[in-house]
Amino acid sequence: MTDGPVPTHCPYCALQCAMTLTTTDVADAATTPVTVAGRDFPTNRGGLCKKGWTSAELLRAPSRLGAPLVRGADGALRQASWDEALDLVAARLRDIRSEHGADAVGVFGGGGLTNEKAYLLGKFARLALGTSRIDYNGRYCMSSAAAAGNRAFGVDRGLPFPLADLDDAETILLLGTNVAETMPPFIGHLAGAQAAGGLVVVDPRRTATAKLTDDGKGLHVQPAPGTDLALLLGITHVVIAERLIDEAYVAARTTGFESVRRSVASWWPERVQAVTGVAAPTVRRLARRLAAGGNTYILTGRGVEQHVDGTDTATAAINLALLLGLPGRLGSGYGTLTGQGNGQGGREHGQKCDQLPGYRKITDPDARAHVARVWGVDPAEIPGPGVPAIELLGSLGQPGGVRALMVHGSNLVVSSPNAAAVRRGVEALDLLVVCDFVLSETAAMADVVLPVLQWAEEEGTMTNLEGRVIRRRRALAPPPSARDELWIMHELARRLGSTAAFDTDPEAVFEELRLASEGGIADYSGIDYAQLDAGEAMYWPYPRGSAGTPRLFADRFAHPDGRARLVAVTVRAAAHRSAARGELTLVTGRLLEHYQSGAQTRRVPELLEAQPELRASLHPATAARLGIADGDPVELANGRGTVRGRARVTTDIRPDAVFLPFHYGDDQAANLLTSDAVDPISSMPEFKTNLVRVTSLAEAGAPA
Ligand SMILES: Nc1nc2c(c(=O)[nH]1)N[C@H]1C(S)=C(S)[C@@H](COP(=O)(O)OP(=O)(O)OC[C@H]3O[C@@H](n4cnc5c(=O)[nH]c(N)nc54)[C@H](O)[C@@H]3O)O[C@H]1N2
Ligand SMILES: Nc1nc2c(c(=O)[nH]1)N[C@H]1C(S)=C(S)[C@@H](COP(=O)(O)OP(=O)(O)OC[C@H]3O[C@@H](n4cnc5c(=O)[nH]c(N)nc54)[C@H](O)[C@@H]3O)O[C@H]1N2
Ligand code: SF4
Ligand SMILES: [Mo]
Repeated sequence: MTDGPVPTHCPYCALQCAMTLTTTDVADAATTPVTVAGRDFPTNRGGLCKKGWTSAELLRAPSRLGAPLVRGADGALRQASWDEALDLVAARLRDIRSEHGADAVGVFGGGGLTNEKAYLLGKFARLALGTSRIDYNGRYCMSSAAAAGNRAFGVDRGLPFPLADLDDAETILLLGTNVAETMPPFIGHLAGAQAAGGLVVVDPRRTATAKLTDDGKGLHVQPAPGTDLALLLGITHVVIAERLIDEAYVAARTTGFESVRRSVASWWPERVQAVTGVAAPTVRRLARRLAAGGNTYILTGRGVEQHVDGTDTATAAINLALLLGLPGRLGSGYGTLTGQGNGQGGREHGQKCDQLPGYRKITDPDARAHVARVWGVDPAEIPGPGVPAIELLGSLGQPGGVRALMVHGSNLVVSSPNAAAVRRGVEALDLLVVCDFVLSETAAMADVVLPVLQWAEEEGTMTNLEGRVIRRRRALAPPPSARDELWIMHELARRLGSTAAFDTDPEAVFEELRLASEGGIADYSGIDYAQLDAGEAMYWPYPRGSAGTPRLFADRFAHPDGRARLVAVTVRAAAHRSAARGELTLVTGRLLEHYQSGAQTRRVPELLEAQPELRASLHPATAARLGIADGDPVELANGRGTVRGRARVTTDIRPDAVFLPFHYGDDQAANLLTSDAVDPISSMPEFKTNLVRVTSLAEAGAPA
C-alpha cells in the first residue's frame, strides 16, 4: 500500500472502468479522503459514470458497518468481537449439520466477488461445510446467455472480442440492453455504427440508449415485452428466405442448419408483426441491414435474457449471427453484455451449484479427480451437484431444505423474484450469516453480520465483460474492525475442523486457482499477478506456456469438432400469459444512478438525491385512463404483492406497460411483484415481464 496514486477499477459493473485512487493520509484511515480519477483503458477511455465518480464515498461513510453484529436474546443486533461471532457461527453450523445433514447448510455467493473470493467460496462450501447447496446471484444475471453460449459455441465468454472492436462497426443490433444507463462509457464504442446509420436498439421502452437513434439514422424497434424470440425467428426467416445467409461459413463452421431452417419457416414477417407489434416491413429492413455486409455485431442484454424463454431467445440471436457468418470473423461478432463487476469470473470458479473451478462440471469424474488433487482430498469428499438459486431459496426453512444460509455479496431479499416468499424463507431459517460492509435489507435480517472489506481496501483480480483479467488493488487501509472474506473463510474452516487449506493471501489463492482451472474451459493457468501488474492484457483461456486471445473463434469453436451448433428453438405458447383487462405488463430494469438492490448506491447521498424513491413509468394515455397524474402516489399489485411508488408519466414507455427499477427496498421493492418461474434450461427467473394492476392513491387521501 502506498499513499501515491493507485491504479485500480470501479467496484460496480462489468465494464470495470479503470480509475486511479489517491489517498492523502494513509495513516489516518478513518478520515482519509480518497479522490477518484478516470484512467485511460480500452473499455472506458478515461470515462466514468456517476456511480464510479462517487464510488469512494462509501469507503468511510457513516453507514459503513463497524464491528461484527450478533442477534441477542432481545432480538436486536448487538456488537460482538470477531472471536465471539465466529465461534458462534461455527458452533451453530456444526449443530445444524449434525442434526439435519450437511446439505442443510447453504451458501449464496455473488458476481461482485473477486475471482479469489469466488473460488475460495466454492471450495469452502464443498470442503469446509461439505454441502452441495451453493449457488449465486449470477443465476439472475448471466445464466441464460451462458447456457446459450455453451450450447452453441462450447464456451461462455460474454464477449469473444475486445470492446474496442465495436468502434469500427457499421451495424450493431442491441437486443434488450440500455448501455447508456447501465454502462455509460460504453456508448463511446457505438459512435461508429451510429454515424454509419447502423445502430439498432430493440427495447419496449424509449431508453436513453434508444434515443441514440433519434438522429433518424438508426432504428429503435419497440416490440411488446417478452416477444423478442418471435422477432428473431422472423428476422432469421427473412435472412434464409431472401438467401442472405453466408453459405460457405454455415457449411464449414456450423451444424444444424436444416433444423433451424425448418423451425423458422412459418415465421413470416406478417405473423411476427401480429405477435410482436413490429411492422413486417421493419422486420425485413432489419434482416437486410444485418446481412448487408460490413462490420456487424449482435449483442444481447438482460432485456431479452431474463425471461422463462431467455436461453432460447439468446440462442435465436446466436443462430442469426451464425447464419450471417459473424462469430469469429474479424470486425464482426455476437456477444452478451455481462453485468456485475466480476460477473464473468464469478461464473467460472465454482460458485455455481453444478460447477468446479475452470468452468468444470461437478458431475464429470475427470474434473472431480483434477480438482480433488489440487485440493488434496479424495474425489469422494467433493459433494455432487446442488440446486440453482431459486430452488435453493425456495427450500429455506422447509423440511429437508436449507436451515442455515451464508450470504456473500448479494442483497437477496430485495433482488430475488417473488421477494415476499424469499423473505418468509429467510425468516424460517435457523441461522442466517451475512458478510457485507453495509447493513443491507438482507443483513438486517441476519443472526450474525460479518463486516468485510471494500474494493479499494483489498487485492485481487476481476474478469471484465471481455474476459480480460484485471487487477483490483488496495489503496487504503480498511477500518480496524473489518476483515477480508478470505480470512473469514479460513477462520471458519479451521473452527469447523477442516483439514483443507484456506489461504488468506489473495495471490496465494490465485496461484491455487490457476492450478485448479488448468486444463478446464476457463483456464487461467498462464496468468499471474506479476504480468497483470505489468499491464499485460490477459484474456482467458490462457493456458500455461501459451497465450490468451482477445478474439476467440477465429478458426474454430470450442466444441470437439470445432463447429458451432445451430439449435432450433421455437416460441412456447405458455411462456408469457397475455394481460387481462386492466392489467399492464410490468417491465423491470435499471436507472443510471443506482446499482442493483441499491444497498450501496442508496447510501451515497448524491445518488440517492438524484433518485430518492420508486417511480413507476406510465404512458400518458394509460395514466389518463387510470386517473393518474405525474408525481401521484400509486400502488402496483398482483397476486404476489403490493408495491408503492410515485407515477412518472412519460411517452418513453408503451401504453400497455409500466416500468419499475428494482433498486429499492421495503414496500418499494419491484420484486414483490415478480414471479419466480424460471427458464427450464438455465433456471434464470422471469424478471422482465410480469402482470400488474396500477391504481392511484392520490384520491385515497395518501400524502401527495
Ligand atoms: N446503473 C446501473 N448499471 C448497471 C447495473 C445497475 O444495477 N445499475 N447493473 C449491472 C448488471 S448486474 C447488469 S446485469 C447490467 C444489465 O444491463 P442492461 O441489460 O442494460 O439492463 P436492464 O435495465 O436490466 O435491461 C435492459 C433493457 O431491457 C429492456 N427490456 C425489458 N423487457 C424487455 C423485453 O422483453 N425485450 C427487450 N428487447 N427489452 C426488454 C428494459 O426496458 C431495459 O431498458 O447492468 C449493469 N450495470
Ligand atoms: N426485478 C428485477 N430484479 C433483478 C434484476 C432485474 O433486472 N429486475 N436483475 C438481477 C440481476 S442481473 C442481478 S446481478 C441481481 C443483483 O442483485 P444482488 O445480488 O442483490 O446484488 P447487489 O445489490 O449488488 O448486492 C450485493 C451486496 O453485497 C455487498 N457486497 C459488495 N461487494 C461485496 C464483497 O466483495 N463481499 C461481500 N460479502 N459483500 C459485498 C453489497 O454491499 C450488497 O449489499 O439482481 C437481480 N434482480
Ligand atoms: S460504467 Fe460501470 S464500471 Fe464504469 S464507472 Fe460506471 S458503474 Fe463503474
Ligand atoms: Mo446482473
